Amino acid sequence: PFVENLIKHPVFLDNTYTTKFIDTTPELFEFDKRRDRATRLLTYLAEITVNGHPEVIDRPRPAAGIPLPTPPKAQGEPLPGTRNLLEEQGPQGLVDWLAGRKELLLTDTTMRDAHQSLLATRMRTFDMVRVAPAYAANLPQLFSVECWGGATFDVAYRFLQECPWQRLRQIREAMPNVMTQMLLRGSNGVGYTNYPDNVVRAFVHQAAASGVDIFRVFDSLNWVENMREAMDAVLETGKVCEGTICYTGDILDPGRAKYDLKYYVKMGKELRDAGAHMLGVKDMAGLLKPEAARVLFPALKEEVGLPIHFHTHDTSGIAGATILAAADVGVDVADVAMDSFSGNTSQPVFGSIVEALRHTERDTGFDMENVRAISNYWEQVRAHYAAFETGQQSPSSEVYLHEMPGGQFTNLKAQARSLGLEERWHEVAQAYADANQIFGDIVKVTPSSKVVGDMALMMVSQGITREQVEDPAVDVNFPDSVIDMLRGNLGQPPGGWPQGIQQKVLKGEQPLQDRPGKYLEPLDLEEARQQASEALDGAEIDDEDLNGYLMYPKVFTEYMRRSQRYGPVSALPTRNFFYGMEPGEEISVDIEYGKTLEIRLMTVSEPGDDGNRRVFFELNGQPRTVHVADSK
Ligand code: 3PY
Ligand code: ZN
Repeated sequence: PFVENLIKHPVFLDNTYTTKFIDTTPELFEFDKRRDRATRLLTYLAEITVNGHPEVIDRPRPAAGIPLPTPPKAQGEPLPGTRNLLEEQGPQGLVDWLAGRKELLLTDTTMRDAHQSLLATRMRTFDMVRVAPAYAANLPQLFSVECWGGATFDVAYRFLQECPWQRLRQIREAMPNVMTQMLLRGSNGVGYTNYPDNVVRAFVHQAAASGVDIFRVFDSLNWVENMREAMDAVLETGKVCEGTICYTGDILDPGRAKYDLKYYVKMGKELRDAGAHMLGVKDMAGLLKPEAARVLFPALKEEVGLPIHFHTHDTSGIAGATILAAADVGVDVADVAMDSFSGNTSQPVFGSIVEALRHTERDTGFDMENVRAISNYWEQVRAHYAAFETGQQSPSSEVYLHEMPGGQFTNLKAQARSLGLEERWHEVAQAYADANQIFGDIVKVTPSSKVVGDMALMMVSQGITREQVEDPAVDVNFPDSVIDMLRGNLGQPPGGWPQGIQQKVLKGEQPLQDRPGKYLEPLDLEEARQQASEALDGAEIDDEDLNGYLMYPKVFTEYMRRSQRYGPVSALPTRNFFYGMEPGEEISVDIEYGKTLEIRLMTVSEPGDDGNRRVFFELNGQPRTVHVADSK
């Protein structure tokens, strides 16, 4: 098409072209109305170089000149792992195998929860896929790698300009022997609201087809009714269904009787009866204390009878002790994060759990040199995300006051900062605790945690106390998310919503008592595909795209529009993605297997009379110029 465009161009036909003609005539590159990928990438790099990336402006910068992170070498062919077992023997075979293991098995969360909890979920596919072969070859005894779902889906499209499905496929391909794991919010999918049942089902089937092996399914109010559709769909796919209890409160505290041992055992049985292959215990805030673990896990093992997968956060600083206690009382699998992505609001530290159990009955058997090499890679990666660090320097027992999920902490802090409340963080923490009590002491995990967070920010920014919120005589302008939750649109908490606050918020409107999905009409998926395509000038919408659109119509459409303009930016190294290029810098970009672009930034001109700068590149040795309006 390029040659065709060239020979038909009037200037070319006129014989008046110069050697610069190709570079100064971008329309030559508009094949099928789309410019080629290289031109689109140059457009992106030029715009970021001139105007900066909105996500990192005014944030700390990575140290100058830090190198591209180097992953450790994959040592030989990957040995068979849990994925092979699942493929050969199915989920029940896998679970039977698990029941016979002596060692504590480990899930690495670095590619999902760790960066969600430390770096506001901003880690890019580029940094994950490069190390995936080393995981496969050097850590084949991992139970699973949590690398998908939760907030990563939305953030990939919205902030990182990349396709979450492509991430999943690439990791799966590079790591064929270890199970991939995702976090699924039951009927809320990977979003913040209830979706129609057929949308949840379609999403699960697509995730399984694109590469998810274990689905950790939870509900943000621990309401099993709201998890059944998602769990049934997982069971249909032949993948592993990890039905999950979210842990809150303190089973040792007689004053928090709402969430006592009986409550958790009952929920565990409900999940087993709903078909779960494994029982997840998701301690999203890191509240389970070591002695409580010694009570909780034996009771669950005894009464539920499923293998247990324990997830916690180290916000308090003692979650490592809780994992060791859990290992001592027979938990089957625990979640940890690679050392350089562990601690604080993230998971406990991988290498130290391995060492603590060495030469004991639960010895994990990991080779520390391999663990360290991968952690060292992640350390180099983390340095590139300095803009997203929260500044949280230490663990904090304040978590027992606020009970915020680790995965929410960094986000809420960023939200508080944007409202000018950064200096008043401890007031936000107290207000979060108060908001929880206003709602009757609920499980706080996405999306219910977002509602509590919205309420807390509102209370601090407007100077409203719990007493005022609860006083029927005081007018309060509640956040939309609060109104939605008290309408019953996230489902029902144990014991229902406190009537006083529900009546005050709903002003006489009748709340839903049932499962919200029951009232949502099934969506016509083909009609949705058509709509998405029309919104994007007739672009082809494949099944993965369709499921992205169904979760986040606006976010997905905007991502696709930017993608039409900027091309495959996920292939750029992280530093160049956020900061553009320095004059004289040269990078190699693999836009597909076997197709590499060599890009060199020569120089950037001063703005011309029209306010545009010209950005001079060499692309595979050929000069190319991009014009960018300087909007700084
Ligand atoms: C999520 O849903 O994203 C979570 O991490 C909940 O803990
Ligand atoms: Zn978590």
